[in-house]
Amino acid sequence: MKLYIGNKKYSSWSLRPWLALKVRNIPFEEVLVPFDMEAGNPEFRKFSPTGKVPCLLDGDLTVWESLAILEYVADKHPEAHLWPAGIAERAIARAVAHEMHGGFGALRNSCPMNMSREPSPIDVPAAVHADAARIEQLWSECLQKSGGPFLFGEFTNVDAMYAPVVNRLEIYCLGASDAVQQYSNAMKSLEAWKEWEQAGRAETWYVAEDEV
Ligand SMILES: N[C@@H](CCC(=O)N[C@@H](CS)C(=O)NCC(=O)O)C(=O)O
Repeated sequence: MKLYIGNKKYSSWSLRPWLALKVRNIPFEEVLVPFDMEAGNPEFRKFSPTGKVPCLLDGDLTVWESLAILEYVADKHPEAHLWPAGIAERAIARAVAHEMHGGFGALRNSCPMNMSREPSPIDVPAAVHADAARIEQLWSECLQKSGGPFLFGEFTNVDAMYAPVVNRLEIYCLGASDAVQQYSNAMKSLEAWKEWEQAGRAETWYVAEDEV
């Protein structure tokens, strides 16, 4: 399997499947194609039907969209337990994952992921605080129910979906609750997280719109 990703410093959608593959030790070839131009990178069109990353190639198969890639990896590697085992728990896990994939637009627009930004607050619209509050509520409920350290106990695709939010809440000083602290510590303790963060910090590509 070949996973095309963007800049580790900024590409929050790329982080998601990359992290799931790494945490579960599923072998794959990483191909990083950076975007450092205003309108993305025209090179993405060569491998991705949407011209966006992440994009997974497995033999003749191309899978685009981060959540579809996570689903494919879970189907292909059932031994990795990337979704909870029980049908009801799995339904909730998918709802939580889809809420991230299709929502939290205010947070995503105003507060881009940035692996080398030092934490400092910024002025944000009320909708961003509403997104952060909903995320805190979700994390708190999931952790309480599962007992942690991840949202559904062990690391699953849901955690892959929320990983970039750990960075966003931290660098824009948006969440201080116990649930956020506890969950962020678990995420940031992953060797895979450390590897991505270190590589992101070492990158020199600069994307003005992702620097707030
Ligand atoms: N819904 C897509 C979003 C992918 C996306 O927006 N990727 C960004 C990088 S994080 C991208 O490729 N941007 C380049 C562009 O828009 O030209 C997914 O879940 O994979």
